[in-house]
Amino acid sequence: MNTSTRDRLDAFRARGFFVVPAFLDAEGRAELRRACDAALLRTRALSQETGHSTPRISLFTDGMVCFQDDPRALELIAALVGSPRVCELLSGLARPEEGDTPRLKDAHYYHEQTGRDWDGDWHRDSQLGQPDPEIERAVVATTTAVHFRVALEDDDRLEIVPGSHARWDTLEELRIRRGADRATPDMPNAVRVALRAGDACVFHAWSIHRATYLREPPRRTLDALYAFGRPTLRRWAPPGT
Ligand SMILES: O=C(O)CCC(=O)C(=O)O
Repeated sequence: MNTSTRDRLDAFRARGFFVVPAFLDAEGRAELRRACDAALLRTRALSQETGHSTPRISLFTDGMVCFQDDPRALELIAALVGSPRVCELLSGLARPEEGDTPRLKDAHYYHEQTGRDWDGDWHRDSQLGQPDPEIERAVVATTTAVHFRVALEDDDRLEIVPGSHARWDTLEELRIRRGADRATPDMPNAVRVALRAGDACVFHAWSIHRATYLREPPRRTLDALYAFGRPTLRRWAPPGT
């Protein structure tokens, strides 16, 4: 294992994320941006909301619509998110019992807003569609899901609570992310993940995180979500019970 791989794994275990500077060069970035922009432009033309006031468009689940004019753009994006280069970054991140094969769930393109600025809610992805916090707690304790993203413009919108992927919430965190003030700027210990155009970032989807959404500057970040093992939908119980 080379030093950069070890550093990445150590950072992921301790903080739940790492950044790979200059993952794409200017040419690779321009090519990918053309492909993703084609989807965004088409989506914006077809909708007043998606691609305008949403954080992101979905590239695979809406792919038939947004790549209708440009199927090669979809091929380029699919080739990147399934590439050995990306899979290598994901290797070693899952729990041993989950295996080392990532399952691609979807790819999204995060974009600037066209109407108004707004603040996103603090969350763990594990809570989405999961009303029972104790079932969610079991999912967090037993499974791994990760985002791989590459910024095609400078992007400092994402904030993460380092280390939160590896533990359950404090009372304050739980109050914020499942309470009435989910978009507060006052999440304890949160840090901002600043990417330069071309940088990649991998972060644990169960980390406590959020982003804020602005009209300026342009935001163009490709993000793919991967899961490893399958969740066991049992309520969490303290070890030994
Ligand atoms: O970068 C962002 O806009 C936040 C992403 C996010 O919250 C998510 O994908 O769950």
